[in-house]
Amino acid sequence: MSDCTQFPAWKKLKEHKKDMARIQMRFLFAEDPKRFKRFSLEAVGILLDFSKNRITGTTLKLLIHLARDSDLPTAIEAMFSGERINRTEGRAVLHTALRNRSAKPVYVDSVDVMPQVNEVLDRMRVFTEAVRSGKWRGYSGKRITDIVNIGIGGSDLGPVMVTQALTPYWQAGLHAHFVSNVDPSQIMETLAKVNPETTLFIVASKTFTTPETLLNAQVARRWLVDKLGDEAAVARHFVAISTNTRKVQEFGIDAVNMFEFWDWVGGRYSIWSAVGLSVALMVGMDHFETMLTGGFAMDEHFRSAPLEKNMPVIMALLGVWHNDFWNADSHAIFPYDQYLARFPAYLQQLDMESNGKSVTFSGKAVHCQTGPIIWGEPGCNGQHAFFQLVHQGTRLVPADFLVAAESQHPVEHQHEVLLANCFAQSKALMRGKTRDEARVELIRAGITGARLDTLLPHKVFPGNRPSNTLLYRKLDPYTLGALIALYEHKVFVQGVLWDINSFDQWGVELGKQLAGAIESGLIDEDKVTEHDSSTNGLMNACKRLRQS
Ligand code: G6Q
Repeated sequence: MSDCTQFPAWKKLKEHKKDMARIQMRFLFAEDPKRFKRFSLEAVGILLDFSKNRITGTTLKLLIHLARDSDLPTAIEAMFSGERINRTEGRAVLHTALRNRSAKPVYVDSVDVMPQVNEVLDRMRVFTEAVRSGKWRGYSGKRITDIVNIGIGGSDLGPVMVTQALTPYWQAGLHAHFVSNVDPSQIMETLAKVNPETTLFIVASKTFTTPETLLNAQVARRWLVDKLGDEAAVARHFVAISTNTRKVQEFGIDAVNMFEFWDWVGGRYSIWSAVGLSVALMVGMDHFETMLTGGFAMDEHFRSAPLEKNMPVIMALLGVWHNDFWNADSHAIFPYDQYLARFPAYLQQLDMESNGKSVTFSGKAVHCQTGPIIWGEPGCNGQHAFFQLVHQGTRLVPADFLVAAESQHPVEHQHEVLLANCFAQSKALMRGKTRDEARVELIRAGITGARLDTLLPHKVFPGNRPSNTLLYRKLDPYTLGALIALYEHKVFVQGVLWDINSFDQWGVELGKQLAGAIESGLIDEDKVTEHDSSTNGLMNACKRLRQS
């Protein structure tokens, strides 16, 4: 592992960027009718068109060299084979074992983890089938109609995103709710919507020490016992997902109602584990396992495809190209797929918590930019909101467009309208509109003279703005699994190139530590003086406002 900026390929890319700065993508397309063919690839039912990036064959070659310089193939194998690559936490990184659909063993410290993985999957199947069939009943004998997942971060974003993405596969009569925020409004609003006799609470927490989750779970537990009048009701209405049996029992959930996962599964990589229980309840275990199969297929592709034909690798390298050589601060995710409305938020955690690091494995400061700011919203909505900046603003915003060829709800030609908008946006970003083109348009619209001169600069689009398009047949469980795994591996590859640990998250600790001291100062009546003046001021103003 070493400083990537010292790799020969990095230096060559720096030089090459100077040449590329003079080149417009629209000319690259005009010169080469085969550009799409050269710069697109298909894997696991997903077509990646990366032709609308500021690249030539030389760029791609140099980027592949960069991957080789960083010894990427060795790093990939180290992850899959269970080495403790999360070195700051001393853990293996094996979310891929959770979706290992082969008969091959996966070892952590010489122990094959597959029997325990499969055992939990079996338990999830028995439980979800019992709930879905009505065999599992609430305390008063009624069928479960509502599932409330209580968890935060990795124990929430995956379940929310996947449950929403797979809405067409939900069982009729079952409803899902998600409570993550410690803001009491969320749990209280949720409890107001559900019936205690027919509600199942899933408390999802890897550590089972997360205050937000435990506070919400306690509120839910008290509410349930209060409404049903018996502590014994908890056993029919609460299950836990955790790595921490002792804490689950201390909370008052019987270990028989606990679904286990392991420390080698990072929170933001845990949707493949029992953390996906809410998904499995809503869509059934068959669909959940199909999602695992899609993820596994992407793993196989990632592990075996040559670097230049490897989808996660190509996406990662393009990201590095924009991020480190073109100074793009952010990367936008535009799903032209309403079912993927929470995908940008999900990727925000996956990418920013994984690669928002500024020291290398050896503890030295990095010499390059690391993870970009991830953001986005579904199209077409974004077009009517912030796309202005993406087209004509001063910043470079590389983007991923995601779209299904086929709608889950064919209605007249409405899906074609969605597709047309998606393809038109990436085309517009790539081509832009020159001064001459804009002038011709204005003249055709009858605008001439001083008015034309005034309007002209505003009608020009610089173009040459990079994007990838990911096209798949339909957003089914298999494709969704493949998409999630694709982005997981993209993030991993970038972490390898930057020589950072993509699997820890120390940056979330400081705020947590400070919150404890602030919380106690807010509860008592006394004037606060022990913090900085801003924190004191805010805390005291809060007390004053409450009394007014
Ligand atoms: C994810 C992070 C973080 C974590 C939450 C919830 O990778 O570690 O988002 O998922 O802080 O933690 P628990 O699942 O332990 O409650």
